[in-house]
Amino acid sequence: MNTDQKALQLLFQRPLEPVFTTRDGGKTVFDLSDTFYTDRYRNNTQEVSDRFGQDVEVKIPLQEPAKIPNLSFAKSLGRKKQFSLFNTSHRDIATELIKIFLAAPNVQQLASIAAYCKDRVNPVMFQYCYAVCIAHRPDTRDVDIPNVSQVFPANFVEPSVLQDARQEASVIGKAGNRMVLEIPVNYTASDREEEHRLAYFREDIGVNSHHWHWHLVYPASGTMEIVNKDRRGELFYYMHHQIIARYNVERYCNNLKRVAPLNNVRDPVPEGYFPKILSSVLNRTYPARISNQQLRDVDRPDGKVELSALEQWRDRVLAAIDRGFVENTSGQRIPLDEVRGIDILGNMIEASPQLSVNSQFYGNLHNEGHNVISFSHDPDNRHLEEFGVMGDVTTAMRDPIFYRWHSFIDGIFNKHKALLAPYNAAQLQFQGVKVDYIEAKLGVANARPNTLLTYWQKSTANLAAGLDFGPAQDENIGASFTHLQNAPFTFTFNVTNSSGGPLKGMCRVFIAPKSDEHNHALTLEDQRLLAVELDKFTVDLMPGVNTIRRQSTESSLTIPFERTFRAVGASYQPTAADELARFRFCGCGWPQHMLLPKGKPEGMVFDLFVMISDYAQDAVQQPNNLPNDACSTAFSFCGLKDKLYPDKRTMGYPFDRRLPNNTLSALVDSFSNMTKTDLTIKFSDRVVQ
Ligand code: CUO
Repeated sequence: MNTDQKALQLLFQRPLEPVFTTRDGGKTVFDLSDTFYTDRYRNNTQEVSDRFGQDVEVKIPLQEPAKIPNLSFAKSLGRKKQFSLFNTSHRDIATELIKIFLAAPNVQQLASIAAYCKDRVNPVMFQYCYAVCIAHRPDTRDVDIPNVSQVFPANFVEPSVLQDARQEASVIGKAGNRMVLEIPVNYTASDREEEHRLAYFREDIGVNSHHWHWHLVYPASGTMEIVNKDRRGELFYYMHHQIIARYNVERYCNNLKRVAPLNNVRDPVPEGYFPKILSSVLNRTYPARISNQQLRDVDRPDGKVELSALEQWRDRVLAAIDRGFVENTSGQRIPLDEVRGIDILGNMIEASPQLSVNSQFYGNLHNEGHNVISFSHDPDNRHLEEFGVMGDVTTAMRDPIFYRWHSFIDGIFNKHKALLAPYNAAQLQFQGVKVDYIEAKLGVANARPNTLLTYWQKSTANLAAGLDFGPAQDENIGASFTHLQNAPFTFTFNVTNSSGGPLKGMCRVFIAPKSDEHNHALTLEDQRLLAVELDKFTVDLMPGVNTIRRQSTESSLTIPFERTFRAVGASYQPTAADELARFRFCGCGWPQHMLLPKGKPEGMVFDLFVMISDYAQDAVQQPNNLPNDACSTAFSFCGLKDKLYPDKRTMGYPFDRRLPNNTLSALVDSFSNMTKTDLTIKFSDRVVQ
């Protein structure tokens, strides 16, 4: 790694500390002119730089900023305020800062401008804008974006662990001798709270950091070059739809019924949530929401939302769906057809102010819903409380109400999808292709086909980079936590190609629950909304019988554990070129350890479904010849960097629309290019180290 990359990397570390303190475990410091120091330290620059310049191995000089940015636009968002991507005024400020970063003429100037801004704007917003910039500038492709769980560990772990971590690290100098601190399991509620059965899903560090990373890659506002990505509105729908499907399936595994969509914002919300995690900028825990909280109009200095506005936007959106078109700002009608409709709705409902066809009329439904919910404990700021976890993409998925709100949003999208004609035979079949057999099998001797295994696993992550004002000696402060895990398995498909020549297909693998929490069989219409995508990949089919094998770890949804929890700092980076490439810009992706739902101790039976569609109809012609990023393995949820979404079919196909049969059996019997089998997922209630 060269010095420029290194400088850029270091700005991710220790987000709350002034830019002149040591980084990289005390090994490195920036060599800075007086320009960089804020007024607080301006009279002590010599003293400060002597103090932090001692005993370091490397001093990285930063250029003078060619032009000192005017940061007055950021004044209204104080350094000790919570930053929310759902808040319009915060987003506008972030957009300005991102523009400044993108405008830097080269990486040296980017480092110096970013270093100048770092101590002068809200630190959480700085980290967000800086990461967006690093993710989108062509000249920073080689700079890693550390996982948010390492930059702001407080947003992910029980606060007493951080206290212990600081203590351990200052008392025990050598990392090797330090004990690994344990993040307690089940610390947010007791079993009296039914919703707590799903805490392992909602509070999973990997799930939450995936969600943060997704919103980082697909910002709703900013410059057009950043916002206007191929099918981003559709991906907003699909990624969140899959989260809801997964959550509902996970609820069945825990004998709970499906989430009730938050259709009525006037009803009290029975689900309370007490997050207990600490906001690093405030050094205060995130506010809780008591059970049966009534949502109210929000009227605060940095934002106002009326419940009636949410209802009005909802009604306008629903009316547009019923009429089959939206109207843009000049009154033109744009049809909500089967190809573009969902993308238009995604950008309009989320909403992205730049991409919505008419943001004045259709409003800002999903984002403002997050705001109303996140301020329900203090809607008019009389108690000077900040937002709850729903106000922040790093933490929103912890709260049961996230799934209620997003089920409501998903219901709107599904209403549009349900109004489209059911898929017909021509859209589903693949002439000459017959899937004869499918199986999923664990990679151990004597494994039974189609019986998969989940269990608890205890893993360790490193909290050092985000531990502001912690000791600097070294960069290893491990914390262990327990999460769901699935035993790796292999899919085997036998496929006959009788077309006479070679064919190319797209193999689409889903699981769907067969019955609800009362053991009542689900209809195909229910199943399609609960179908969980497991994988999608292309296959070459030679004439005759083909056997295709695919590992669970190759899934197009997931990123490996090491990437979800990768540490920051040079010593953690792989040195081999291909591995290093994989390491970059690769944090977006569903965590591998959550690929499968938990199942049940006695075994829970699912339909495992596979379809091979005709690649000639799925293929996308990429307009640019950029090499495939080595990390583009999680394209199902995250797309490909700087490329078109690599599947022309609408996302979720074939389950995104109604199907011509009443049961899944009837469907697979009608089409030779599909098949299904029973798959049992057994949960073993033991912790593997
Ligand atoms: Cu991801 Cu509501 O969009 O949190």
